[in-house]
Amino acid sequence: MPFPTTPAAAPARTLALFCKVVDNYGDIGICWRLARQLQREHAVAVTLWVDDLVSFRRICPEVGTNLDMQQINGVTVRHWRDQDGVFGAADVADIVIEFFACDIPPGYIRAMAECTPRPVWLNLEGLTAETWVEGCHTLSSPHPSMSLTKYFFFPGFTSRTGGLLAESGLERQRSEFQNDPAAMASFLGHFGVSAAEMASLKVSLFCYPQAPVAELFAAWQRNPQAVTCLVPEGVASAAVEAFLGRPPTVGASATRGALTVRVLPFVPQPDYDRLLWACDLNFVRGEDSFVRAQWAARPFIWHIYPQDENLHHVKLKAFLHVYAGATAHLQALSLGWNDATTVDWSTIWPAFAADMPEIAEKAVDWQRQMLANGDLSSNLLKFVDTVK
Ligand code: TRH
Repeated sequence: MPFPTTPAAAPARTLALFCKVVDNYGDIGICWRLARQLQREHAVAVTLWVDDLVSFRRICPEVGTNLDMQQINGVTVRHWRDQDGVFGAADVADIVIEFFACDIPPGYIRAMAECTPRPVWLNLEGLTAETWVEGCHTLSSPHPSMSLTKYFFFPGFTSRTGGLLAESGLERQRSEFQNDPAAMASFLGHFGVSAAEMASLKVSLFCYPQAPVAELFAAWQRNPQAVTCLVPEGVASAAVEAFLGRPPTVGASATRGALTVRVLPFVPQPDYDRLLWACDLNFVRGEDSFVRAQWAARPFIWHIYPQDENLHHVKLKAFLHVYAGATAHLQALSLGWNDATTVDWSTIWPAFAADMPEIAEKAVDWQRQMLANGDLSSNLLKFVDTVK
């Protein structure tokens, strides 16, 4: 009788993710998170093409900035130097993703057209709560001259979008950490946060340079309860320096009135999650930290990436319209923070602070609601299977 044969393991699906770091590290923040999750949770062999390794290194210290190719956490990282590469069909992945409509090298596209079958080609779009997204999610666009089709894939806040990036087990890790005061104290202790500061209202601050930080600091100084503001080096530098009265380098801190400001290092991505989980209120920005604040299930204020003709105000209002925790005061403070309206910081801050317990409860409901939409990586692979 012949020995039963072990079925050969199916070869891993391959995926190429092209990321152009347009401005800062937000784009690579999202792409790096997506790449790791596809590799770790779905056994996809991911190649991440990145044009700016220096920015990448800020959120992932393992990155070697002079290397053309490197393996990090199971992901192949390629330095995307220019548009001139020469590629053949064998170089093309089964799934090709361009992040945020970046132009992938023409040679790579020509090689895609030579493949049989063709790869599934996706443009992963930016996150917005605007309702038109549901009508555009997964729409196809044929290439004008080659036999290739590109599909638009939108992250979003409803079941008719691609959902949000969320690793499996994230919710459990977050809740274990938040239910472990010693772990939180030890984590913040590494940044010099004292026991008294641990007992204060802890706020993390991440924003673009335009945010009215000085006004907020002034309101916090008059807060009835002590406030500790943890700000990564390089963020809101002018206002932080003015408050500290010295350059805002890592470890610098000062207390004025009820407010202590403390400068933190820019931490690797997993530690940034812990920072959000450990704080009572998070100011976040862009896309990735904005989503991570939602998974932290704590009140947060979003500083949206500024766009021409104040398009970002439309997007901000669309989010405030759907967000479960958007009390009237959270809306007013958010609009003021994003310069969409004028607010009196000395009155809006205490009004918002009084809403925080209610917002915190709703933040937990919101998180459940978002998780019910499925996570973006799984939704993306499910969609790829429908195309093939
Ligand atoms: O960098 P961002 O401003 O993001 C982006 C880009 O500007 C992009 O061009 C724009 O299109 C998009 O916003 C809308 O902010 P974001 O998205 O929050 O990304 C920051 C990343 O940095 C995120 O992955 C979290 C991470 N981070 C750390 O890893 N450690 C830290 O200490 C901090 C403060 C952030």
